[in-house]
Amino acid sequence: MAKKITSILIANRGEIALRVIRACKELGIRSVAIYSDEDTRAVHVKRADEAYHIGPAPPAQSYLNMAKIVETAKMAGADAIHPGYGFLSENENFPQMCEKNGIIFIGPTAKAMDVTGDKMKCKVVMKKAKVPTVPGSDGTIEDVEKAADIAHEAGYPVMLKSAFGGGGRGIRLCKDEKQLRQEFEMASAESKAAFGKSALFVEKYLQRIRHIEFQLIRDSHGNGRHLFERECSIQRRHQKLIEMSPSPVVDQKTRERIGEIAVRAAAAVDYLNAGTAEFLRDPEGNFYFIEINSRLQVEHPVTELVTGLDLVKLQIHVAQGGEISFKQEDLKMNGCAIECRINAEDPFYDFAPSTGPVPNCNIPYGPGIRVDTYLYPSCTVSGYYDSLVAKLLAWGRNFEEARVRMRNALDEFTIEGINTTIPLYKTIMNEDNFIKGEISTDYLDRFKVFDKMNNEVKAEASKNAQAAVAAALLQSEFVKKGSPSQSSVNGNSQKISKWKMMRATI
Ligand code: MV4
Repeated sequence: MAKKITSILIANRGEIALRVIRACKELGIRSVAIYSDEDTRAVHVKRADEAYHIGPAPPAQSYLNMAKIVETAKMAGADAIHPGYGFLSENENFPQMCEKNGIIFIGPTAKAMDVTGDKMKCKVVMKKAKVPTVPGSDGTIEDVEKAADIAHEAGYPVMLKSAFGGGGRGIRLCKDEKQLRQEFEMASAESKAAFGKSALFVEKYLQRIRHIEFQLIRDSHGNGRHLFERECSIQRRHQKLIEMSPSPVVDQKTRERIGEIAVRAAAAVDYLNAGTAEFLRDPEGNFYFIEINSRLQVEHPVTELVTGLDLVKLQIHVAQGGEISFKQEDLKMNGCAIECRINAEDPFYDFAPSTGPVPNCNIPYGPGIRVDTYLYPSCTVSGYYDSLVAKLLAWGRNFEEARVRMRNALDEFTIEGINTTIPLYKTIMNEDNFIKGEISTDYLDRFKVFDKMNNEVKAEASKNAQAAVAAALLQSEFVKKGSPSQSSVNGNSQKISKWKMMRATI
């Protein structure tokens, strides 16, 4: 062990800050929170051992203010910083600044971040390491004629990508050469403005794909392990909505084969700490590596539920120089886990952000249910930060048990005052194609899931209205006959809400 970590500053907010605080408490590590003006009443501030105000609400002046955060860590005597996800988590200057100040960064090295952050650089390294990548150009392309040649060879349609894009930014679909030439000029101008060079590359376009990723952990002694896959195909505009493990299309042999490739990919960039190797899978079952995410991801609890491991504790162990204590063969996948990302967005109104006070909320629990959230009754959802307010997870011995638990937990979950993505997930949990595991990155459009959601909600409202009318009629009959409020309809002599009774029969 290089240096045992005794205190951690958490350079984040919301549910992930709480997640890291919990790991600290388990390990007897002092937790140091930071917060903006907007978060004075946030739970992470209350639960941490110490909390320091670092600036105004806008992230640029608080959670992204690297110098201020490092200064706060030194002032508080924290010996490590956990970046969470988002904010500074993938900024290679952050581990660098931490190192200069004698603070352990709980995450990858600046060098590994640099390589994984440049998709083309990363792809070149992967090709050398015999990691399968999408057919296309071998490096960035400066001129449009070369791009057209490569596209011709790969066959249209092709994808034009920026080496520095992310989350769907900087990717363009080109159906033919004419479109490629147009898009190339635009993309290249954009790229030059942003990065000073035309960092573009061409790939064969893969259709009806799934997004399947492998969780990785690697220590400073060169030990790397994969913690199986997560199926993340249900997305909207490159935002993941539902993740699960195992993937319905990954069998044990494939898991071992692609897992081994993912571990090799991590070794090829001398990766350190927790990361994720992202693959695209085509309908023929081919896997293509696309990138490594150099952070702990939002959906890491899915993997925790099926492996029984605590990824944040593992991260801390590895960051202080500890060796991974298990072999690949020691890991066993147990059951199935599904995660729904509950966002403060209106799925009936093109996912418009929905923020403000939450006067009350009811958070589900029960067998196999886990909720990672910063919500509490009378909290406020800020418009300054990302829209994720809770991660609802269901574990079951198999997919069906997890799915039913998820469906029931979604019914229990109420968040007053704001709109959320919960109604969409209720629809998906009962949707035939989802149940069959028939999902791809175009799942929502392909199966008209939003139409289904709208129809279900209308049908539900109509049933409720009918039940209300029927209950009122029934009540007036009783009144006429002078009946007591005891109902004997259906042979039931118990006191029962007439509305509930009618609702059950309509
Ligand atoms: C692709 C692709 C098809 N063919 N590359 C989108 C974000 C970036 N991480 C990779 N992306 C894609 N790259 C080739 N050659 C389709 C996508 C893509 C996608 C990938 C993963 C999850 C959701 C997606 C939604 C649309 C497009």
